[in-house]
Amino acid sequence: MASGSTIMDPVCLVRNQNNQLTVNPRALKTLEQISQPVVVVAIAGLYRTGKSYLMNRLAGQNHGFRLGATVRSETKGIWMWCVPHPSKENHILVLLDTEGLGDVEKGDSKNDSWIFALAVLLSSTFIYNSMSTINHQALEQLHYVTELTELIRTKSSPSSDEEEDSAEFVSFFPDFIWTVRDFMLELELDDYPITEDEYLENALTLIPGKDPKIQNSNMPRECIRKFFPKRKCFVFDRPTNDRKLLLRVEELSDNQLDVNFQKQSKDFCSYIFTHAKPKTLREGITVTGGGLGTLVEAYVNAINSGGVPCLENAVITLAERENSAAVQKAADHYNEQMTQRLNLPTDTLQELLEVHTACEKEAIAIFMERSFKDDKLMFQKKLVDIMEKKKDSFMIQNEEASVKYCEAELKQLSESLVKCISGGTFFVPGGHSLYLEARNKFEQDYTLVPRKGVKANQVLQSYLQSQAGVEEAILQADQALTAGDKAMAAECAKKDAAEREQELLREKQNEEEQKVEAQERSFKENLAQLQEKMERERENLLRKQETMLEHKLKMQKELLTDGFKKEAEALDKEIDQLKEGIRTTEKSFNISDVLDMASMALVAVLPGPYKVVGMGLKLLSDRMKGAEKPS
Ligand SMILES: Nc1nc2c(ncn2[C@@H]2O[C@H](COP(=O)(O)OP(=O)(O)OP(=O)(O)O)[C@@H](O)[C@H]2O)c(=O)[nH]1
Ligand SMILES: [Mg+2]
Repeated sequence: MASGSTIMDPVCLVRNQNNQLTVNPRALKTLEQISQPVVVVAIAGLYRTGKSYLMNRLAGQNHGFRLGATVRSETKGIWMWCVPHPSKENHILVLLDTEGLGDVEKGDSKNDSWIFALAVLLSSTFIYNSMSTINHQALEQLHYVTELTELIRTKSSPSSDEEEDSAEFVSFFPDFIWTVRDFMLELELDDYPITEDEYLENALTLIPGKDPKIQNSNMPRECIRKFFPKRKCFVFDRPTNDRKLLLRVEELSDNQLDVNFQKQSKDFCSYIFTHAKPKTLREGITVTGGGLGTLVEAYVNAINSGGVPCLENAVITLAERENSAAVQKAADHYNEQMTQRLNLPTDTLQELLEVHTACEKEAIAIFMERSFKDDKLMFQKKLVDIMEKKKDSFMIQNEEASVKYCEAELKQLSESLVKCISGGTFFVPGGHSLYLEARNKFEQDYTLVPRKGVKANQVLQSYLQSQAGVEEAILQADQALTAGDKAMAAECAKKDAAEREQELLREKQNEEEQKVEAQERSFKENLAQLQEKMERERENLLRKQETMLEHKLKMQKELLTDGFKKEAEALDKEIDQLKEGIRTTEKSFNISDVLDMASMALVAVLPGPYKVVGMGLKLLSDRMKGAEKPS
């Protein structure tokens, strides 16, 4: 958070009034100020089941989210509490407390489904809270999870009318925790002690039979197993057995609470603090506070427009925001560092270009770290463009600084020469040779002035040109010289001037070459860092796909063990698709193709005169890739 460790009060994030969901602008403002990654823990479940109380414990406070002591449901909409993460440095823990589900006093239950879906979509750890045991009834009440695939779409244009692959959903969904409150049973199965997680897994085992009631409770079981590969369970005793105290449990100090509850809630909190991951989307795209705000807005807007919120679109919206910020941050860094490191005028153009190359490299790295899904390199191109323009402006400043400095030096050094001319010193017999001597001395002195910069010769040349008339007059007035001597001297002066012009031209050519080389370096750097990023992303994707495959195979095996042959076989297609996906990801030829596109795209942003060179650079990129292709 901007100011560090202050704990703000909980604030309503999504209002639910008159059956309409709206995002609270004040909450968005709070999120906007959070530039760190967020660990988002959301809780949902039936109304009046102690959800708000448990979330307050995660914030390390008794008061925070409001509790209600009556049967009337207390929390409305989705409330948010941002606190510094207790153990992850530079992370913010965002707690989302949601309106209780299933309140009979509420007429319309449609928003219950949306609130449940939003809690799933926004969180990185999703807690489902229920009372006493995980039984048929508790599972039936979890029908919201079975509706998720109807409420949300992963792709903006599904490839066919077939069901969307659950792997797509999983890549957006959080880890799952079931908290069971007022748990009265022994954790035992067939007289053997079991862990809480085993208790949950056992409850999620599909029950054979055609009874519609059983099939109804099998649906959420299957959905939870399908959508939430990472599951955990925590059971809690009643916080206190004193009914009166229970009604004002938020006023009790820890030592007034049941000892088991104390330990259980401590274990629960420390699990969350250690294991709840920062919110990410897909291939490890980290979501910051500001990004979370963008997501809430995108989802709620989609819900209100009557459409089906599409996860892919939300990623695109987020990408636009994050990529613009990445360009800005990288460009700012470039600008700052150039200003700091350059001492204008630089001795040579090369000196400036080397600083540029170093600053640009850092800026590209900053951009690469933050940007994602910049498939068409729109944002990278923008950054290249900004830095090109900025570099040009630094070069102009450098030239101006050099001209200013050289002219000042020249004025000082030429003072005595000017005085002699106006005093008539050289308008005597032998004056021309005296003049040449004095001019050479002046030129030498000028040469010795350090750090004149890139315009040193040009400024001198202009000065000498401006003196050509004077020199000619001195020559013509020199009575010690014959007409032949004068003609020779004039010829000599002309030759000198032409040579100096040539020298200036060479210098200019040399600088053009240096500029092109700098662009070549820039192009190479952009491509190399892009390639590195793509490799990293490819590895991430591969890891995700492999985990998914493992999850699917495990599910299939479990189904077979439980005797659900048909359901197990239904997974075959998804498994085949995943395997195919893995094979595609494994081939680095894809990267090569994208790099081809990238190099063409980058060439297109290079400024006019370098475009031709850009084409040459394309060949260079081919060479770079050539080294990458597996033999
Ligand atoms: N039996 C029992 N009561 C609890 C527990 N935790 C809190 N309470 C009490 O239950 C009542 C409701 O607590 P809340 O935390 O407001 O419950 P909630 O689920 O957030 O309620 P809604 O926001 O209305 O859905 C309060 O009187 C709490 O003191 C618990 O673990 N067991
Ligand atoms: Mg509540």
